[in-house]
Amino acid sequence: MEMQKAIESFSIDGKAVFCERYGNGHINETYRVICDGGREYILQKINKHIFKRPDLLMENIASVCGHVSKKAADPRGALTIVNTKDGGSCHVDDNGEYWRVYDFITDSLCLESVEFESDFYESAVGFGNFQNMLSDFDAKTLHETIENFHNTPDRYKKFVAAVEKDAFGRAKDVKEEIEFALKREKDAAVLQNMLDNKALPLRVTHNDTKLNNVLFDAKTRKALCVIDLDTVMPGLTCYDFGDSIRFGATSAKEDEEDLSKVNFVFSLYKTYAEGFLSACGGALTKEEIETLPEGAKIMTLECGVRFLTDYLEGDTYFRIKHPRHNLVRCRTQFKLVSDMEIQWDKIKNAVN
Ligand code: ADP
Ligand code: GN1
Ligand code: MG
Repeated sequence: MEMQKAIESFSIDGKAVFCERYGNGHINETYRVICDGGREYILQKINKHIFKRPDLLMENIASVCGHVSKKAADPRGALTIVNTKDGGSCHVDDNGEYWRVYDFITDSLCLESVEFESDFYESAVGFGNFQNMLSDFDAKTLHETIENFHNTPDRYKKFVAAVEKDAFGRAKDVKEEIEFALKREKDAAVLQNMLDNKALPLRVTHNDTKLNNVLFDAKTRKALCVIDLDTVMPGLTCYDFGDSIRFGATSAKEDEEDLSKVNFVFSLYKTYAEGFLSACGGALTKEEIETLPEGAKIMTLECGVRFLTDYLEGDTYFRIKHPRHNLVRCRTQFKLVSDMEIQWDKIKNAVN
């Protein structure tokens, strides 16, 4: 079996005796592996459909983890790549699939939603620190693992093309959502325009700062390690701030069907902003701080547009559990955008 062969190709400590599907990521295939001596590992099949050059992606991760591990207070504060027996960072199986292994970060917690407000504060400190630790890292040395990842106008271009092609005949059932997105197209370009005009500095950013991409120390419940580094690339600070808000400052999960349960939670937004700015605010420009709220709104809108695009294209990108999953996800994001629009002045002022 390819998975078995993959495990055996890595320099792990002992013989793998247990392996189970693990976590709730939408992109890679993740497994938890336990060896006979008790050592645990994370084994992942990298999504090759999305990441065209896993080799370059691993180069990014190795250099970023090397940098972060020197600065982190805890030895569990950075991902540790386990190499293959012949010294590579990936195993390529007979089907051309790429596998990698990390040390399992022990005594840690991964949260799918905020349980206590302090968890959200801590996640903000974790992502803020991550950005701070990388502030002296040369962004130009990183490969762009997914081109135009948070280029919102480019995301819109792909969305409009999907609507026009309507390959699965689904557009007629989502007219309201299409209209919602198109109505906001111009406003959604604000950050990309500022980036193009050099009004905001390019930083090393994580770009996928969901709550379940930071691990907490199980004992102290403090942020321990930022994970899922596949999209670490040059980007804007407000992308990282915004993506955390879209996933965490809400009363429901990303795929809640009942929209009456989905509300933007202003107090969580404020808590996150406090944690994030306490960790990296000193290093940010005035313009960067001022655009954090735009980041929250635009990242939420962009993510909704991405879910809708994937729905129209027949669900080839995000892992789905049922045929309407991407549509349900799109609707929660658009509901949050509407809520943010209603509370916009408050949201802007809180950061200022
Ligand atoms: P995806 O890109 O699919 O989201 P992730 O790298 O985020 O993949 O991994 C999925 C989940 O696996 C995470 O949310 C987390 O629960 C768990 N995980 C990943 N890496 C580790 C690790 N080194 N130690 C412990 N748990 C991990
Ligand atoms: C994906 O990999 P994961 O599940 O942490 C996606 C993010 C989306 C998110 C939506 C590489 O994140 O961009 O915001 O799903 N990652 C990639 O939940 O596309
Ligand atoms: Mg993840």
